[in-house]
Amino acid sequence: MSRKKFINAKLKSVNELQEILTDHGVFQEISPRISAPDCEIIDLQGKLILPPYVDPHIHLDYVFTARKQGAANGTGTLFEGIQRWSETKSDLTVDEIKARAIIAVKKELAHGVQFIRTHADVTDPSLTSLKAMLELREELKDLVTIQIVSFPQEGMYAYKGGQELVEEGLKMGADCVGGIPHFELAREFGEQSIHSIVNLALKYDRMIDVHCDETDDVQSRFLELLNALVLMEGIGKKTTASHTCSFGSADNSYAFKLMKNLKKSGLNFISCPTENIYLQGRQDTYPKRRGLTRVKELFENGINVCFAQDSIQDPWYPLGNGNLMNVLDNGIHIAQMMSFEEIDRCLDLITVNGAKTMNLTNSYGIEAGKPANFIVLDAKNEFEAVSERADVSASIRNGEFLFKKAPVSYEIQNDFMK
Ligand code: 17E
Ligand code: FE2
Repeated sequence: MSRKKFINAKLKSVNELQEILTDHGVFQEISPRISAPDCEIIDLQGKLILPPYVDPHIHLDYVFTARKQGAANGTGTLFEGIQRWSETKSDLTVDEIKARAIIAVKKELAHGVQFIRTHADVTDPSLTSLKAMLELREELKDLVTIQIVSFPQEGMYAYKGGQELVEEGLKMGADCVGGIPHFELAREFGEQSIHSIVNLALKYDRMIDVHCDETDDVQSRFLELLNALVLMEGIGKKTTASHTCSFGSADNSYAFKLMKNLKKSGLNFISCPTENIYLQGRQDTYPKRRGLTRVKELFENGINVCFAQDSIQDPWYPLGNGNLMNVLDNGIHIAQMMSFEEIDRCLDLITVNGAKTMNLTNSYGIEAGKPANFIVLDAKNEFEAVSERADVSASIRNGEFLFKKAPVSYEIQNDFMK
């Protein structure tokens, strides 16, 4: 039936339980009492309803390559990850990449994700990763919204012809321009890459998502230049700085000035807490840095910041399963965001803030007129969701269930457990 009424829905920061009417895959009305005859009724039993989880930063072309011959990353550093990937990527095919990526997408969907931004490594003259991602974006679009970044993993300049390949990726249909300035061979080349990224974004009218300052080196300050250029061009809201680890090591007086300008541009931030706590701080003995950007301070300053998965079993990170609740749990611990108010608000980091980063605002959110996409958490409210790391018990896309889990049943054997 195309018309459905979901009853007893607990919406974020709304005390009274709501009813949600959907028709032909679109939210019609959300209010405490809806009279709508002739529709299927689904009882959500007071569970917390959220817009779907968003994973705004993952490398779907890398997933499940960690165990490949020669891919082992002995130092656990970003730079060895890039080296191992470079040495083992030559035998990839479109079909093989797609087969791995589909397993990862299924995992993400099963955890309540419906919006993904993936990087596709374009430092490969045949652009195999990008071709695979373009096919997936189209083939899976009814189940999951995918954006693609034309990303030069081995450098725009450090890799010969890298810049041209990034541009070719945009011509072929990538949604965003990527870059990796901290990996270029000299600071000047990193700066040049930032200029080039902004120019390409303007030329092709695309968003920007840069792997920016993914290092503990406090001298790595490409964020400052990226922010200045997009501020002057007025495209800050379409721009994302991913990782920005060195900003977490920067001197406070520097950070104070930069924070003000970040606020002006509207730049978005993505932090990948599980990967960066693992990859960074590797040259430190003790004390050892956490490697995360200033998530708490960005959040407090009203700058848009979100969390992402980044890796699933690749040369950079051996774990990862697409469960954004796990990423959030790690992230709020590492970023020390656990006042009761922060706990109540932190679900934004894996939902609306990610959607804002991806510029999804017209198609995302539980509001009349928008596509009826939402998830049901196995929790009564935000606090319980975070403290119990609640499972996603159902995911609804365009008004239809992607999945619905039966409640877990226990056989209680012991009086104390009753
Ligand atoms: N590539 C990169 O440059 N940084 C990362 N964290 C991953 C891939 C996973
Ligand atoms: Fe990344």
